[in-house]
Amino acid sequence: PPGDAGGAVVAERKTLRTEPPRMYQVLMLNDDYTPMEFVVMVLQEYFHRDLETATQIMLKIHHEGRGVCGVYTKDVAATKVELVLAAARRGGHPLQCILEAA
Ligand code: TYC
Repeated sequence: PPGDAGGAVVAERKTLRTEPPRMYQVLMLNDDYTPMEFVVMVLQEYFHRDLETATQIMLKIHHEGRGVCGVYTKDVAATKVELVLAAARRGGHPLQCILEAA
């Protein structure tokens, strides 16, 4: 009967609960050649940061060597890394972008 299966599913959810996904930081690394404006543009375009936040993150990377652009599930983080590297390559910039377990 339609009612039976639903009850069993609800009972099992208590022990088979899905774990939250592991999260991954996308970081950009400093270099001497990529223009500051390009890094700010990348943070706005690919990480949905407003101008002020993007500028703060860029300056942190510039001064500290690296900085977190955002934290995502693994596939989203990996896609963002590829998109940033492709944009940097198109612009002829050596900008490096990496993924790290959060
Ligand atoms: N250091 C670069 C400059 O002075 C700016 C920069 C910031 C480059 C962040 C890369 O991830 C970076 N033009």
